[in-house]
Amino acid sequence: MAHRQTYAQRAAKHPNPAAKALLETIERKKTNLCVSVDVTKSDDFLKVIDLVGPYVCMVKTHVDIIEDFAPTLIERLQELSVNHDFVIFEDRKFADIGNTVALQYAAGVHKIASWAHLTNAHPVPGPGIVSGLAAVGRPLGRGLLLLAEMSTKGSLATGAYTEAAVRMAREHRDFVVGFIAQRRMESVATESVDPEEDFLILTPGVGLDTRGDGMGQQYRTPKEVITEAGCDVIIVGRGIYGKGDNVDVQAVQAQAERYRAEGWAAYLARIQ
Ligand code: BMP
Repeated sequence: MAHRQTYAQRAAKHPNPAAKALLETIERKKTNLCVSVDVTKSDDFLKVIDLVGPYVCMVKTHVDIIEDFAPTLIERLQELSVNHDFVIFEDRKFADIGNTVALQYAAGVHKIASWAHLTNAHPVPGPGIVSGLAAVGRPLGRGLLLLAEMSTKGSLATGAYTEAAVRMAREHRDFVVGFIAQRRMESVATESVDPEEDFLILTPGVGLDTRGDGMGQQYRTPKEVITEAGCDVIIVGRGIYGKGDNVDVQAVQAQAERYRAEGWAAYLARIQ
């Protein structure tokens, strides 16, 4: 199974360029930490990314929450991505018919496909959503994650829905590179498993100091997520930067290194 191998072994044979780049970055920087930068002002956004950059394999964005968005913000983000060596994941959660998501992915104010190495989609509309996004993203070497599960209390993405998400991914392995999920998916919907399949499992709902946020979010530790559940990347937001305004430089750096170290130790414990 993929999660018994090292990130480097998986990088060497992964067919998708975005997934390969992520696995290589994880190995090179010895970090499976993705920071989710959920702040609403461009200055705070760039500041947090610059601070956490050395500690992360990937930065996750919600570009539609930035209230003073301008195209130059994407240029700054791309510079930080090159200088700090991280992959960009826009957490867009597409959820419409293929034609509409293709337009949302390629066009509009944000032109996501032109800069985000990875993005994600809810499988709820059926396989047409993957075809629509693939028409735009595959020629650019992008990758897609399907939301097979969610971290929130009462999530409806369970059971037969999760199984359908896994089947959908297996039918589009050239573009779907993994899942947003809370555990590995190899044992889900097992009727057509290729032993060579390697879906990345990116997992939000990670926190060391609290178990929830009072709005449905549920947190587990890096050890629970990486060692016990076999996931590949921990996604951490507020656990690292709090509200994200009045950024305390040393506190943010210290938290980023704390989560990096916990996530990497949890991975080493898993592969030994
Ligand atoms: P935080 O660590 O501050 O709770 O942030 C989690 C981030 O992950 C948010 O950006 C949220 O949109 C995202 N997320 C999540 O929390 N649970 C999911 O199941 C899927 C997500 O994308």
